Amino acid sequence: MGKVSSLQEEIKRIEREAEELISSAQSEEDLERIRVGFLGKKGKLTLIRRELGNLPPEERPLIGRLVNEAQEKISSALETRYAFIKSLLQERERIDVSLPGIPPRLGRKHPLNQVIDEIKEIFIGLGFEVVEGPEIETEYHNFIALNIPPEHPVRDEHDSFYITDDILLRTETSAVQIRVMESRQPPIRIIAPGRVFRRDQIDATHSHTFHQVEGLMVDKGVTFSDLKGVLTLFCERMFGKNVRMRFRPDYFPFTEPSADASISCIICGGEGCRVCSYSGWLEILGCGMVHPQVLRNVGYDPDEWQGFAFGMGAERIAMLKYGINDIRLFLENDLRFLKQF
Ligand code: 2NL
Repeated sequence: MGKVSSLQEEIKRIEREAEELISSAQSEEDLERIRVGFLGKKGKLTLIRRELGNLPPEERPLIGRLVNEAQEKISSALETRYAFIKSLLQERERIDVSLPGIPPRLGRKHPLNQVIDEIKEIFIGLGFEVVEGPEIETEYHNFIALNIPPEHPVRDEHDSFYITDDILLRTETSAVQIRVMESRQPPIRIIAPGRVFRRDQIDATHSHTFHQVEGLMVDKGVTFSDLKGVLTLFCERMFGKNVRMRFRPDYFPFTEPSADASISCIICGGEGCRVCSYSGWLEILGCGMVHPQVLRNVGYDPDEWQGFAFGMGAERIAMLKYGINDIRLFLENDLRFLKQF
């Protein structure tokens, strides 16, 4: 009887030990280790079951039943704990839709397009219409109509990208304005922004590809005063109310008279600094009264219609406005540069 009661106690002890271990198990692996330790081939409960054969026959049923009960209790405790651990894992994996999302990286407008859009807005506010045209032009629209004959220096092969003898990449956006004048009667108030191409040697201020904004107004009785008034308003809106303007005589084949327009230096206010080469002035555009021959070329009578025109390099304006010192930055798409605007 002594052997039976000590076996009974041993089974109870194994049961309690298993239950304690199971209740503190943290993973499926813990549970599997416990199962093997108690119910596996060499498990503690299995060893007791092996002892059954050594017991007197009358004692076997009681101990056998106790071993079976212990096995069931341990199995069901393992299952319960397994279900619990599994539910904890699922809880951890669940997506919380109320958490803030990962914000996408937003792009922004290229600094050059910011400047071109700003120029457009100012002229739209003055009643001008924005027009665009082809980047590949005929020799006629790019040169002849603008009073630039074949022998003129700007026609030099080294200044232009020719596709055939009379087709080339446009060297200014004037051709767009010629096309508008050919197709409409005055009054005309347009600006023509766009990409232009020159066979220039590349350096900090020269690029083979850059952008221009040209403007044109044709009506009855347009004078040089209108030109000065419109361009002064433009510069005040673009660079600030306090800029002063200076017009100096210049030469273009398509305007007469012609002028170059400068503003007082926006860095030093006219005192003289590195940016304005100590002159106090920044040249920002070329302009003039449309040459009578250009008006005749598009079928307008210069005795009836007069006009003014101007052209500016968008990169130059952006460089002055933002203090950029190398024109090549506009074409490189370097995010370290672009992110600053
Ligand atoms: C400059 C100077 C200029 C024009 C462009 C023009 C266009 C027509 C008729 C007459 Cl259709 N003129 N354009 C006039 C004067 C100057 O550009 O320095 N551009 C970067």
